[in-house]
Amino acid sequence: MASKPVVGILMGSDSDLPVMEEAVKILKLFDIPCEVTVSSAHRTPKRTSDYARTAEKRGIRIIIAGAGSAAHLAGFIAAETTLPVIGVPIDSSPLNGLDSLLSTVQMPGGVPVASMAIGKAGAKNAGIFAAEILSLSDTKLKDRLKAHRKEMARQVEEKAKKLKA
Ligand code: RP5
Repeated sequence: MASKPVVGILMGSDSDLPVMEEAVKILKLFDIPCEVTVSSAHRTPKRTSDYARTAEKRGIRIIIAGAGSAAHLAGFIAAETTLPVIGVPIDSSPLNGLDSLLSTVQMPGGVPVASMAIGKAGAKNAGIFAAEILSLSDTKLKDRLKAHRKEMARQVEEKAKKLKA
C-alpha cells in the first residue's frame, strides 16, 4: 500500500502541469509521498479553501502551490492554513511570470508564502525545499539531500574536466 501523502501540490490550471511536474519528480526522487491536484483561487475558490482547511488533518505537512498571471493561489491557501506554503510563480502569461513572481513573493506581513523562482527551476526548488523542511525531523532524508548536493558538485567537476581536456 502506498504511504499517505505528506506534501500537497496544487496548481491553478492543468496547463501548469508541465512546470509543476518538476516538483513531483524531485519528491519522487526522495521517496516523499505527495498528492497532486488542480484548484484555482478564482475559478474554484470553495474547492481551494476546502483543500487548504482540511490538508493538515489529512496528514499534509507542506503545500506547494503553482499559479500564473495574478497568482493569488499560494497566498489564498496560506490564508486558510498554518502549514508552510511554498509558491511557484508560473511563466504562463504575456509577462512571462514576472506578474506571478510579484503576486507570490509580495505577501503582506503576517501570512507568509515561501516564493521560489519563476517556472521549472522554481518548481524543482519547491520540491527540494519541501524535502529540506521534512529533513529537519528525518535524518535519513537529510543524508540523501547531502548526497544529492555532492552528486551535483561531482557533475560540475566532471564537466569542468571535459572542458579542460
Ligand atoms: C492561472 O492562469 C493558472 O495558474 C495558469 O497559469 C493561467 C492560465 O490558465 P488556463 O487559462 O491555461 O487554464 O490561473
